[in-house]
Amino acid sequence: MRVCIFGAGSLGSALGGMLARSNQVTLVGRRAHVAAIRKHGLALVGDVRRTVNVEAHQKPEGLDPPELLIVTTKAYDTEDAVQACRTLASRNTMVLTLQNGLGNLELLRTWKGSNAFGGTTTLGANLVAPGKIRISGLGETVIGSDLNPEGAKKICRLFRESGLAVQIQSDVDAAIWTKVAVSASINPLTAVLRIENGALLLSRPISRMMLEVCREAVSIGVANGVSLSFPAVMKSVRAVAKNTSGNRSSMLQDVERGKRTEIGQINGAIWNLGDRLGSPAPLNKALWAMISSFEREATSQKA
Ligand code: KPL
Repeated sequence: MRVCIFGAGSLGSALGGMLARSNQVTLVGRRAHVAAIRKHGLALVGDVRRTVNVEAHQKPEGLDPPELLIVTTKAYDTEDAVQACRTLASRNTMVLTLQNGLGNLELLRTWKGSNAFGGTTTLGANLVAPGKIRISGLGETVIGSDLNPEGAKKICRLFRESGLAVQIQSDVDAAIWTKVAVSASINPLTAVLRIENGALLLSRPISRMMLEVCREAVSIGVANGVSLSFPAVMKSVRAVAKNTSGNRSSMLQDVERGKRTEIGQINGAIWNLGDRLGSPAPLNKALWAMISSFEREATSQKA
């Protein structure tokens, strides 16, 4: 299948590198990364070690329409991604989001209707250097089949044939909200406290706070009509913190590098929705305010 990954940073490139095993893959990403891939191929290191030949471009203009377009930009760039990909996709192109945060699938659906698919992945990937991606665990990918079961099956087959563990889930909102609740409970706390994920479990008061952040997220998801169980989601939060105990979360890394984070699409989106539904989320709002102030500080230092 012809697959294009739009927003090929660490996750998108790792997926592209894996899918290249049985598909024709094109990555659209940043200049230095694209230049390195064109020169030396895409090097996968860590749990998967191989160098793969994939096409790489900075812009989607002029590319053949893919059969599957996977969007892996940061969640605050999804609207721009939709605009940039309008001329790339054909009527039959299936579009899949595996991004973090809330609102991505809704944006893709306003464009592609039932040819837009939501999903989540726990594939661990880091950009070591331009053109070089470290894979730390292939994890599991979930593809939503709510509006288009046949399309979801095709996408699943493709992932499976490339060595990726994948599952279909008819209730994609539950999968997306579980991932968001996990990110909301882990990422900002690690970024405020400057600690690795596993350290959240070592302190009682911090573990308690993680639990209360998660409780707020779950009650807002439920108020929004999503089927979630707090004990099950909290179990996932603890499992992710434990299984990634030595990792520095993506939000902590963004804060340390003075980069924009996805706080607006994670805790920010949760408390905003809570306000609209009459279900307040003071802890999510406080974490959003703190991380947002780090972002403002970093921007003013750069100016
Ligand atoms: O996905 C993650 C991230 O670093 O963004 C974790 C911490 C595993 C879960 O939120």
